[in-house]
Amino acid sequence: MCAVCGCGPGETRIDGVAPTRGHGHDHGHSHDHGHDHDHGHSHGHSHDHDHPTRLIRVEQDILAKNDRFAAVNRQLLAASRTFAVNLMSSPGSGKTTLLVRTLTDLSNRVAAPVPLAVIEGDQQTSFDADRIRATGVPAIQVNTGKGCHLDAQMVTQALGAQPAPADGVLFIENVGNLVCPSGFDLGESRRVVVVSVTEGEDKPLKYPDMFATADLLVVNKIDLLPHLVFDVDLLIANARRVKPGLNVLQVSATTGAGLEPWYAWLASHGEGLASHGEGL
Ligand SMILES: Nc1nc2c(ncn2[C@@H]2O[C@H](COP(=O)(O)OP(=O)(O)OP(=O)(O)O)[C@@H](O)[C@H]2O)c(=O)[nH]1
Ligand SMILES: [Mg+2]
Repeated sequence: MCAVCGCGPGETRIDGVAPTRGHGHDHGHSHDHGHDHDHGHSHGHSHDHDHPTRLIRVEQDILAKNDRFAAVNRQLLAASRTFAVNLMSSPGSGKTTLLVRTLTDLSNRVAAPVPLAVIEGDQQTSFDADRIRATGVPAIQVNTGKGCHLDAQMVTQALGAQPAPADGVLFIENVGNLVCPSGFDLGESRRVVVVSVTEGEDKPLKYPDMFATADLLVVNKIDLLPHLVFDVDLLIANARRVKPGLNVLQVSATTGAGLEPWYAWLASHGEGLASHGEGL
């Protein structure tokens, strides 16, 4: 069990297939607890569950292991000169809709096309990967089972099945969850948190870790503002209370409003991307 967030490990599926054990990147981790495998329960260890020292140690072990895989991912991404964006939000904020629109626009407008690929994280189903593939961009679906976030090892495994796009952009859509994904470094280049205008202005204050670790806040569904009581300025102020100076963009993934600055942000942060054509 993951002591960081309480979700259960061991049920990962990469495009529906359980990753094989003893994978090349798995070396050096066999010392990780013998009971830390496919069980949804921890028989024989219940006496440990409430011991705070042990919980802290398990949490440190999990995050240390994650950091090792994040370092592997960083090396893989650096070797292929890939700009990797970790997209995080509550369920339904519009991550996939924003990606579909982004991939479609980038594919259509670029003189010299930017290589693109997506890793999709969801507990179950391949719905999101299917939506991405419909744009013509390759996508791989990671199903986390009971897990409520992607971890770096899952991304390593996904990159084993679908290599990072050389000189391009890899979008990683995390599991819809405003809490746990923030705790796991995936080896990404940048972290983007998406909040839609139906979620309430208080979310940065209630879930500060997500905003504290983000490089960019995308406020989505602004087309709905005329129908809502929602104060965008207050949302932004709350986000900047958590992370002063946080970059913010306001967009509608469905109407396309505000997407030019999003594409400019991608271009300005992805080394060499600007060379792929005007406006990315
Ligand atoms: N009005 C409006 N609806 C949007 C916008 N973006 C997304 N939606 C809608 O919001 C719903 C959820 O969108 P998704 O893109 O599936 O959200 P998600 O963040 O990928 O959801 P999970 O993967 O389940 O976490 C869908 O019905 C979308 O059509 C937007 O900019 N405006
Ligand atoms: Mg989605």
